[in-house]
Amino acid sequence: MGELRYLTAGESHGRQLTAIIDGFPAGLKIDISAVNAELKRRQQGIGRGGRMAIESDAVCFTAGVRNSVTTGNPISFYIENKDYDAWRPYMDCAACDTESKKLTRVRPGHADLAGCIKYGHNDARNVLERASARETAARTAVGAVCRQLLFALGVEISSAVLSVGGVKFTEPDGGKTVAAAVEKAKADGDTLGGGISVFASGVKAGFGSHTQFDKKADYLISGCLMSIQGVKSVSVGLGEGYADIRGSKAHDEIFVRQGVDGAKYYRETNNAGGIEGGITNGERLVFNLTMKPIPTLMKGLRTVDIATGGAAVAAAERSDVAAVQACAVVAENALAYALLKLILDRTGGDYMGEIIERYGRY
Ligand code: EPS
Repeated sequence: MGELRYLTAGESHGRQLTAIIDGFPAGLKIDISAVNAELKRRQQGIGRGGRMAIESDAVCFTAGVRNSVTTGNPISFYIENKDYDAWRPYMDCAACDTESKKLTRVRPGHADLAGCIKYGHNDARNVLERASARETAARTAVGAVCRQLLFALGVEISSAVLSVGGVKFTEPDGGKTVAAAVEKAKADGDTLGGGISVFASGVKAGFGSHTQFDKKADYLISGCLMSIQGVKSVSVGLGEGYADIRGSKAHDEIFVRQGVDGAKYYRETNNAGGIEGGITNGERLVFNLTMKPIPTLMKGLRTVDIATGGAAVAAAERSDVAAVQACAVVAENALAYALLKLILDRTGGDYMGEIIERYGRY
């Protein structure tokens, strides 16, 4: 079986987001409503802007799935951009007005300027449409499909929002304190980021490898998480906390207990976040992410206008004030893809029965 991989295409205000997943095993019955439920979760959360009121993201599979069961063929799907109705005059692939929505007062923190320099554009629209976190809808759906296979192996993924704009996120107050901080930022024309952790439980030991840098489980997973729009740091387990403690407090001591099916190793701590030497060690995977504040500020930061070369105030387009909860959903599904890729790399196998049987042997 080939390596699991995927590609996405699509602009934020283009016709649709498209994805192709290649190397996905045959025989998984996909719960399409569960994929759509992930898309819905991604659209929610404190601080989301006007766009999410327009969209109701849903996947439409176009290949690789028959009667809701994967065939082993490349899977393709699209997610419609409802906002395309309004943007078609400016985004149509064949012919459109490229002047009216030109963006030249490039936003610090967004891909606008770096993208224009790299691709030789004089209009950041060509960059921002693709750099937008709208693309994460496609990635979420890809991960949501992978997650269903993981679930069949007993692997479950979850996340927690730790903080938004420096305010601790607590479920007991229903996020009220965070909501107040977001409202305040909004009133100030400002934006917020935050901290997230993602977890995977039920992952057996032995995925990833210490033998080569690019075979390490943390190399693959952290790359998939770091590539999420807005994410500026990724750490594993205790992460930066390791800097301040001694080895005697840092490492997770190993114990053994006798079970019905023989000896089982376990830890009482999990600072390593479930990975040692680039290999999963059977403990829960823990990755921590920091999302920077959204780079579109209504009050506008100081920048340059690339049309004139002069000083300017950055363009302000409709945007989110914060999207940390959405980022957590994206991170869960990005983790699902990375983890499935690691698992299939060891199990091989082309259909579900084969993969379940092989995974069961470890
Ligand atoms: C997003 C859609 C975008 C933004 C957001 C994420 O829609 P629009 O640009 O039409 O408001 O809400 O993107 C950004 C914050 C960004 O900086 O690109 C989505 O679907 O998640």
